[in-house]
Amino acid sequence: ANKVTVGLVYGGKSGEHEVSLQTGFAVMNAFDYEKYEIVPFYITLRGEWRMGSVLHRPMNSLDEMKLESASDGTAEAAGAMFASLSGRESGIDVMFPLLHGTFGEDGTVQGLFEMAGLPYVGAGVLSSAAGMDKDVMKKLFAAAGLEQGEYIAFNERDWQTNRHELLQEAENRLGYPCFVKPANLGSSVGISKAEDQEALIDAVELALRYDRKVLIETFIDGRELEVGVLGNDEPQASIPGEIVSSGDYYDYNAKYIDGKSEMMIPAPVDPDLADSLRELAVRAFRAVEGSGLCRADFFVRRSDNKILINEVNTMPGFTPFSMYPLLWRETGMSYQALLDRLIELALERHEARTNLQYGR
Ligand code: G1L
Repeated sequence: ANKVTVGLVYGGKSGEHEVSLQTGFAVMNAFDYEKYEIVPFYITLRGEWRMGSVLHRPMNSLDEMKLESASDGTAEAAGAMFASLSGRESGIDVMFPLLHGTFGEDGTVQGLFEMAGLPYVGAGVLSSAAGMDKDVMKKLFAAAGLEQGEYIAFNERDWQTNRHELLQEAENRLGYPCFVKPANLGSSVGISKAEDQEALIDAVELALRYDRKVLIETFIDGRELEVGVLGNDEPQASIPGEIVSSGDYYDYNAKYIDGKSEMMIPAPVDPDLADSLRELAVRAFRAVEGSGLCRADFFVRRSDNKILINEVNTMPGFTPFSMYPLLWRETGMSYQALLDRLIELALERHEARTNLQYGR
């Protein structure tokens, strides 16, 4: 009865629905049921919420995770989450969102939990939102004095009225090849590499189909190194890992679309570089006002070995075989211990914020 009740939220209206289900299943299987009980919240592809009954052991299959509809699942789930606002017992101690993209990673679901007064695992509203907007994230990195690749950002309207100036600036400041990305997407849709002006124009038009704001980034020929960060006010960094693509390292498709890349954990780097990466990862976490966790991704440029921050991901891949959990395993923390720690951090953050005075 003195177990911690975790509301596990998975599924969602995004392309990552299946990834989320699989991750939810892995998380559900890793919990220590002596300490926790789980209330599953399944969000269907259409965005309907379905809450299941409390679990004292994991489900048996991925299929079982796709909860059947109650008469009004969304109202039932919302009622449970917002119970305490009407003086009822919600029975949930902490929410654990496993959702990608719009709704889930961009701060909206975190805002829902805030309004319901529920503690939740991972980044808060501000850093989730900042982490989803590559332009805002880069501005925060710049303000924190973190070095990064050159880029330009502009919106649909700028493109319509100033296309020639923008193309000039891209060519003068960034050169070819360059990468074009929608500002707001967690995954790789709408991203392309451009080798000349014609391709650049096509790439911008493609990216503008996915977001009203677009980034053009200079191409960086570098090693890709990643560090896990865990904590709230005193964040800790894991050892670094490296992403190595098996084929042509210039080939974006090979790496991100066909998934032809490998993780090297730990990354084969000398101790000084590892230390610098870990320190910069903590600075990047702080730059976006992180809480709970993030994965910080870097380039180490081949020409001069300079470390450039690429991005932080507040909702990194999170199966036991994903980079972030593997980095912590190699640093000495098991998947199960990682879950314990993340829940502890969620409760600590909530406690610290609850003690704040609102209004006067
Ligand atoms: F809650 C955490 F721990 F912060 C968290 C939440 C979500 C960590 C990692 C993730 N990752 C994902 O949800 C996903 C990448 C599996 C999207 Cl489906």
